Amino acid sequence: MIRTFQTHRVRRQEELTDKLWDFTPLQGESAGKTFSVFTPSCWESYPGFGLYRGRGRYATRFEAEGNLRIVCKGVSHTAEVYFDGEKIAAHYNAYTAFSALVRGAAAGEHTLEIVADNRFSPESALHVPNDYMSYGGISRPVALERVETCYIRYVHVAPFRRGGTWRAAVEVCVDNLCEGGPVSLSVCIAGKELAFPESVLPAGERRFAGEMTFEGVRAWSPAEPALYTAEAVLSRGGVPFDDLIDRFGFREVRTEGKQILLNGAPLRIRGVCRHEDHPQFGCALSLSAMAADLALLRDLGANSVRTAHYPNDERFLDLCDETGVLVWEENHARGLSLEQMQNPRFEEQAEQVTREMAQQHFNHPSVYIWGILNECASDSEYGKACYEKQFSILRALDRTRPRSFASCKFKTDRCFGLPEVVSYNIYPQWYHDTPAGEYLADLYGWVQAATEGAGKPFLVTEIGAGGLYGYRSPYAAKWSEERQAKILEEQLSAVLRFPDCAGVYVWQLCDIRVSEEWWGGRPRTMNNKGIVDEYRRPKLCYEVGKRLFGADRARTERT
Ligand code: ADA
Repeated sequence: MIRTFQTHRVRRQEELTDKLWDFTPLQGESAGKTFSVFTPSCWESYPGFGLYRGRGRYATRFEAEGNLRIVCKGVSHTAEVYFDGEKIAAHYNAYTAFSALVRGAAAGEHTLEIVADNRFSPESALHVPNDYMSYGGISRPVALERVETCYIRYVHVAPFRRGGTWRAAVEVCVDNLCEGGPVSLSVCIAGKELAFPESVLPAGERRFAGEMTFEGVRAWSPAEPALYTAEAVLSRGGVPFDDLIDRFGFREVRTEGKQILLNGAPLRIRGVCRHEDHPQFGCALSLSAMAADLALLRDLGANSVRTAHYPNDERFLDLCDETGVLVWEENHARGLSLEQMQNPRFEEQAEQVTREMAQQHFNHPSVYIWGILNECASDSEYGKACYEKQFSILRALDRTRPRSFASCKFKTDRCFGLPEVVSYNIYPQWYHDTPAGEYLADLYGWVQAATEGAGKPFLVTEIGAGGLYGYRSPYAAKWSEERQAKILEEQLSAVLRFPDCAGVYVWQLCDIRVSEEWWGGRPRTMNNKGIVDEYRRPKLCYEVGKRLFGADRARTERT
């Protein structure tokens, strides 16, 4: 399934994944042999490929003719796409979608090949050996669309309230392959029509913008996640020939003093960080596995998820929109050092994923904040220039959401003047011994006294500790479930009690695989700080989180 709702009534779209493709590894012992694998998937799920780093060619065949648009929602991590042997696209980074166009394909059977590459090299600045796994394969759906010479690329709806009335800025982007006869565009948003005058479009990209007022619509909120559709239709002579349906919610996010406000009311974030990871399926989780993760998160009493450390599968965001779970979505980067940020490919690759994330996920009401560059070199002037540039890219694409980054630079961070929200990853009692309350007070005091982050909303974006599922210890030894529960109890109580903190994200939902090339020191080559293990079996600390989140909810909703 490509999305959780219908995105076209006019344009013909079919999913090419959700079935078996031919898979041919191009390196290693099995190089050149062909296997049948189900897509979307990661090749690590298949016997013999658990540790495969290399290139792999996927192939499928289908009947089609005319102008074809191949949409890949995610290929991990570098992709080349071939149509009948001819290269039609290349894309870097596993976590955003891209598309390729084939003009005037002859009627008959065609071959689509996607070569995925999950190797690390100097060419890859974001997928580097790291504290999570860079898998290989067609990890998200692929769709085939039949388009005319003119088609809708996106419709963006940015709701805002003026004088108690909901309004929305609307932008529709149309791709026009060649100048043709006059076409007309209309958009139906929450049942209301906005029509643009008929015009002859020059070849290239064309944007249409407008503003609309809405009466009697329901606001989107975690308690009542009301969703509406925006349906853009292109017609010629009154006959529709292309369309795109997207979904959005009427909600407004802004910061005021130390608060993040959703529809004017302060948000209290009780969140969990989540990697897209499963021992059997790698980063290619099925929709039902995603929904199960969300159910777990809600059972815990969390109201928010942080998509550490990359843009997530759109279908996960669809589910968050539907269930009212708030999302901190972040671009792709984790812990890049100054040297890694100075990789000549870094700027272009990081900026591309930032643009793709903001453009592709613009309409999701659940995404209340954009994060960038988790734990990168925000303590250096070079790093600061990168943060500044990426924040300005986000601002140019989206004026409606606050921005932040999760810092681990403690009292050396130089970037808090840039975003609207100050955020820190802290691990008291795990990576250092200072008690959580004392540590937080000291850090917060420094931000107020010595940085341009003073007076801004403050979030703790990671706390946590390692615990091996099933390792029980009467004296709460390091790595035991008891120790993890004890540390989480102390950290979480201290953060939730801290008056100036707008919320917290626990690191992390489930244990995850880390890349072996990164650091063999993690037991099981996994990051074991999950509050459930990789199979989603709760550890002792799950009950701690549930109790403390529950108490916090009762306390903050009363006040
Ligand atoms: C960091 C980082 C996470 C993870 C975590 C840990 O703060 O953002 O990706 O590596 O630490 O487990 O140490």
